[in-house]
Amino acid sequence: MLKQATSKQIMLPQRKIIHIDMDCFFAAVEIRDNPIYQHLPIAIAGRSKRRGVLSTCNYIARQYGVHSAMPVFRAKQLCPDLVLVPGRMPVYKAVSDQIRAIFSRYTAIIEPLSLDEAYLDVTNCQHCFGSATYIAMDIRQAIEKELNLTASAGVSYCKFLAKIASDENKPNGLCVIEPDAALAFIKSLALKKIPGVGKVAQQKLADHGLYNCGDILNYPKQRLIEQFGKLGKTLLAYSQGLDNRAVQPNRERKSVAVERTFEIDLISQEQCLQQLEAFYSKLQERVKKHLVNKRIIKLGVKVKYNDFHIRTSERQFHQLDINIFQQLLLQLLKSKETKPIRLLGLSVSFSEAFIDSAPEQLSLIDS
Ligand code: TTP
Ligand code: MG
Repeated sequence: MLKQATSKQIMLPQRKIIHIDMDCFFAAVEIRDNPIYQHLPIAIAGRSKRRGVLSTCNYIARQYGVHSAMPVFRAKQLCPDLVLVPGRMPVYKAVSDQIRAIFSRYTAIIEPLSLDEAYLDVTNCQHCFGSATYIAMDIRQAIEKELNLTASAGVSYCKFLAKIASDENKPNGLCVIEPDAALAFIKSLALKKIPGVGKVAQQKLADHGLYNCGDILNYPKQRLIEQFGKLGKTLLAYSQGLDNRAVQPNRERKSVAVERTFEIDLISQEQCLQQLEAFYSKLQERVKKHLVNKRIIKLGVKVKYNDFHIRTSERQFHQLDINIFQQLLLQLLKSKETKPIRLLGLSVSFSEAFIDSAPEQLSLIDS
């Protein structure tokens, strides 16, 4: 069996990781259930058509430059014939369960990342003579045959490469990055393709002439870590083909967030506070479900400015309280008063399972 060196030079058995991601998931479900959409550009609209952004769109619409999170009005400019379809979240959730049931025929080590995306560790799976490539093919086939939907899959020895691979031949594609071929693949890999490298990080990296993993390898290590901290360390490890993160089955959800990108930027404090109130009631609904076995430990507010700069503010607190969110928001607004706001979000973080006392019996701890 092939061996992989960790950063501590401990030899571990070669792992086999698959990353599966459904193709234009919400749109694909709509097309499957309404074949009339089959050859049309369609998009799944957010809740409000006027102010909303798209959840996703099919690949025909993507040819016009339409994409997820795009404001509806912009999408209509690019593709006037775009058909806007209201979303049906309960249906997507049910399909997601069916997809997971297919995964579970192959392994119990499944880490869902969202409704349409998951990592699978198939290192010890006996199906398909233990070949991860054949297992991925089998899973894609089962999804297509049983659910009439297509998925793309990436196969490699670690999570980051499996995830990048699943995007390589989208839609309806498979990409395998063998350990022997990994370093050559990684060398020319664009940093912007690495999950977690957002627009701001991309710009900062580009300012230092860093565009792909080859650039990272050629950059002085000390300087990389000084200038980019944790991100620098992670990018260096990835550029060396090292990623030992385990696939974590049944990972508990640690936070819940409500956020939205606005069609028209918010420019006043009043507008922001108004939005916050609307988000707050939605957050209350979502948090309720989690309080059975978890407790709140932190509240947070996030804003993204129209230059894509993101700022967050958090406070340790053990229950939902709109006043805390308002204070956090005002703190953020005070420091960047003049910049229009593109996105606003509220979040709640939870601690691990909490069985013995009901959350409402907790005393308030404000730090
Ligand atoms: P993605 O897997 O990011 O996108 P996708 O499945 O639509 O397209 P792709 O073929 O590129 O994988 O997201 C999965 C679903 O999550 C998507 O169908 C709709 C939803 N979603 C949103 O609601 N808002 C968003 O901003 C994104 C990116 C996705
Ligand atoms: Mg997808």
